[in-house]
Amino acid sequence: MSANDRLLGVTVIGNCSANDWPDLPVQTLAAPLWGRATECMTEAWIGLAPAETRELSGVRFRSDGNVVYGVIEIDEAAFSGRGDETPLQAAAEDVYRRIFRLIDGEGYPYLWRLWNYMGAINADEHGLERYRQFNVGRQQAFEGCDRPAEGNVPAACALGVAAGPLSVAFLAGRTALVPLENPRQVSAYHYPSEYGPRSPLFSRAGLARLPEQELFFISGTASIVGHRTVHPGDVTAQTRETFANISALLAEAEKASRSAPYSLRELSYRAYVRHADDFERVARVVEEIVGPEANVVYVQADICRSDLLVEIEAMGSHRIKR
Ligand code: 3EB
Repeated sequence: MSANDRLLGVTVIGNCSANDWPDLPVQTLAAPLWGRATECMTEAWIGLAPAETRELSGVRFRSDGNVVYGVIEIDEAAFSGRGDETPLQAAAEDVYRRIFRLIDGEGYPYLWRLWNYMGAINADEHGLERYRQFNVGRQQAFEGCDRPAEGNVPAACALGVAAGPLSVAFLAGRTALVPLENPRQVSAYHYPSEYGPRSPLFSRAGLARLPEQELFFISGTASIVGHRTVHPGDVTAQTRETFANISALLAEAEKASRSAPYSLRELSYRAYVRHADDFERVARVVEEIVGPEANVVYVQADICRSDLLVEIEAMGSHRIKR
């Protein structure tokens, strides 16, 4: 069994074309990378057993008996002019409905983690910011597919890139995610309506169980305390506040985990930075807090609130204690 058989899919980040992987689920994050020797990099999901590629209603996916990873990318233009829904809202609802149909049909009914990328996330269109349109469509799909819209919801991130399709990657399993919330923050699914007509739908973090291994997902995390953005205009302070939030999630994980405690140093991070001028400032704080060996991919992307300058997500994995 080669590692290639066990590949579940890849994320291609940077300015490059993704077609080195013609047969895999590929999520393209077409956004500038920072601090690397190359303009483009690939991250891979590797399963525990051989997998095969399949496709169902436009979703390409692979599963290894424990998890399914899939990617769906769609052009919103196909949804223009449907009733009073905006194209992005209708596209988001359609994507999520297709994901639910697929994971239910394949027997991996528990969504663990989603990566949502879309063009111009902060632009106003049809009288509503595009991220807020996305939230409406996402929530309609959860409700339409009889999924809880709060509490037991997946970890996620949602970012904007310059242009391109709505791109959603998902990881789902056969066991329920243990969702975690952050005591410093109002749960996103309880944000007040000043952030849009329908709330974002994700948990702050989650623990997922494989046969001998636990996965720890930290959703996109930003400089939000309660439900408000703090330190507008100050990327250094926003990065510090983001780590205060991530540290709070580590403490929550420790209560629910079946493994040894997770530490900041061992996690893998992806840092989304709005302005290229700020990369250095963000990296300085990251290295101060996580250490000089920090495993971080820095990407330029738009955060879903205009006043947020940075958002950081993370992942870890431990053996489960017997
Ligand atoms: C926040 O805390 C920042 O809509 O799926 C972070 C993670 C954010 C996920 C999503 C949004 C999402 O509200 C934004």
